[in-house]
Amino acid sequence: MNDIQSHEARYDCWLQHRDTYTGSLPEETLKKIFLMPAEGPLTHAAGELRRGLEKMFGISAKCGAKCGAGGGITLEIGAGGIPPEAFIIRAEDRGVIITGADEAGCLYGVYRFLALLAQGKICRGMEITDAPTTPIRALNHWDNLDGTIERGYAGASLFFKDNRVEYDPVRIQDYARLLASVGINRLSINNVNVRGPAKRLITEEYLPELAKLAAIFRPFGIRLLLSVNFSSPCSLGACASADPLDLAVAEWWKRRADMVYGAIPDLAGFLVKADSEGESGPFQYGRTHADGANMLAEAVAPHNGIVFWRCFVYNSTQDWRDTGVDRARAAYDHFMPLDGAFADNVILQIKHGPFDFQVREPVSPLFGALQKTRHLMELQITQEYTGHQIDLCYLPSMWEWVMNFDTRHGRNTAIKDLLGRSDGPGIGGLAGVGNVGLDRCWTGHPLAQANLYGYGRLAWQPSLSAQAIAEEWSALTFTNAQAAGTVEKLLLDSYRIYEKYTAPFGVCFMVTPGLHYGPDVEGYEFSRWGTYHRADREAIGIDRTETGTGYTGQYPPENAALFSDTSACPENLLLFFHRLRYDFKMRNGRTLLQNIYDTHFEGYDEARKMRDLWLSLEGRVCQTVFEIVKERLERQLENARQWRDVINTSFYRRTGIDDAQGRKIYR
Ligand code: GCV
Repeated sequence: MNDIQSHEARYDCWLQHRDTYTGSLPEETLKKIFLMPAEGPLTHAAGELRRGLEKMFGISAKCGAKCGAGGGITLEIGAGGIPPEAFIIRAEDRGVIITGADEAGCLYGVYRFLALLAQGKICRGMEITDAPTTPIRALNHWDNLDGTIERGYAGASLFFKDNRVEYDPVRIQDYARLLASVGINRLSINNVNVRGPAKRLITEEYLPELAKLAAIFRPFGIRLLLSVNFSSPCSLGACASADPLDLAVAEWWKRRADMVYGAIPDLAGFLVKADSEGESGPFQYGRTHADGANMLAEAVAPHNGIVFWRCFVYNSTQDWRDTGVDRARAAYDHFMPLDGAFADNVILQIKHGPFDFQVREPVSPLFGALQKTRHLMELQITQEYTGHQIDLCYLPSMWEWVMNFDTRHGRNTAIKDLLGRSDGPGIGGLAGVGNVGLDRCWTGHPLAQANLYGYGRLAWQPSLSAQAIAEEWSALTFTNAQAAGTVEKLLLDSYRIYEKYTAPFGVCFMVTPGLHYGPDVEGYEFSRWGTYHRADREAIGIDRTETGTGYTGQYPPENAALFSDTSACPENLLLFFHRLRYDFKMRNGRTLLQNIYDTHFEGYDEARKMRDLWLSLEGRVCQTVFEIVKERLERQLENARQWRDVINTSFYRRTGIDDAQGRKIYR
């Protein structure tokens, strides 16, 4: 059986049309939608249900008030005892009831019902109750006002063009639907590097347009956030400084917040990148990050606003000669001493690892350690270091590993257990850096849609496995069962393969500087970015234990001991934590060098197998999608070849040691 979807249908992502309705509920049940109450808060959810039934299954349903006990689908609000945004779906003999704790809960219930229906998982007698684990499930765009996207690999911005807010309202509504269908409820639309005209987004020049955008997202339960520049009081011409302890500055921000909230009353808040990679911040004035964040927090507090304050603060003008500074330490060193010093409406936003979204990094030691400060975890969905949406790299595999990381700050303190916990070390949510642009399939690589979907599903339920998400997404996206099964396998293999042919064993930053695609072993070695591996003829890596930079000491004793011991440290992080000789014996009995060779030969071979597996789907997926993915897998293979040969040759040249299996290494 052919998958008859056209490429255009990729536009619908996981809300795909299916040719036939094959569910076990009688089609008649799906033709009537009842609302309780009949008017008001549920009309949007009902409209989405009607639209979904029509678009996905070709079923035309009518909405109306309920009379008698007739079948159909009833939408209602207000089951007691379920938390905000939660829902219950019950399929009874007389019909289906979707009960939301509130308006958003009902909407989420509708989307889940449609997804389950599409997977043939709705049957009579079933009852599902579900609630998001975390209250904040944010997506951050890094879109610039000129229409470009920092680290964007899927076309231009959905929101901006030529320094104007410019968008297709239908497309924005479709985007809102996609995001809401996986539970995303906060959205920042402009880059955290707030430069040039973006600084004026918080002025009358742009606010009316932003208010219109906010209105499109609102019915989907999505509240906008704005990235702001810390030095705005100066750059917008009002103050001589941006010193957070200067009363005139604080007053300026209060008035500015009043103006912004006048236009967008439910704005979720401001997102701030300060003292980072050239952005201004409190350090410029000799103040702390608590001083800076709290001053802004006071300005937005009357409007119930939140300040999302990023912890990506490090010295980006480092001297590579100076071995005394370790960038990995930076976030903890800056923010841990401030635990408890932040206002209640400040949420620290912490990248999941101590560096910068590398293919493999340990989880930041701030998680589990912060006890008195609200915080959330930032993940990167856009594939900056993970293949630019050319290479297939299914990120939920990485995130599952992050979610399962045990911080060992007491019992039940794995990241997935901390997410949504409201006491001390609880993590209040996730923020994902988005991977979407104007590309017709949204994500450039059609299979990269799985990363957006997976992010939303994990933000909702952090204990979901990468496998469960891949299965769900593939089944929803590819209606041909064989295609879905093959795609699921491709997804699940892809991160491991990508890791194999790129920087070895957690060493980080062997990428082309600036671009971050393709290998460059020495590219960041003598730079100012604190990104060194210090490989020489005998050894590679940085000692981050107590005998080195002391980074391991930022973890509680059990984890510090685990990471410090080369025989216990997870092997995929060995070169993150240790400086090792090339003849270091790894657990398989082979040397580190031989393992570097092996993983790179294998990575390439496995990338070729992935390409071949995709080729086996010709005729089972629509030809256009087939060709696009094929072309990307070919480019991936070339990238893997380049990585393999550059890495292997570079280590061969350093060591003069041949591959034990005599495979080709270029001299
Ligand atoms: C938005 C990395 C990226 C930058 C990004 C920065 C950040 O350094 O390369 O493009 O800037 O992270 O997260 O602020």
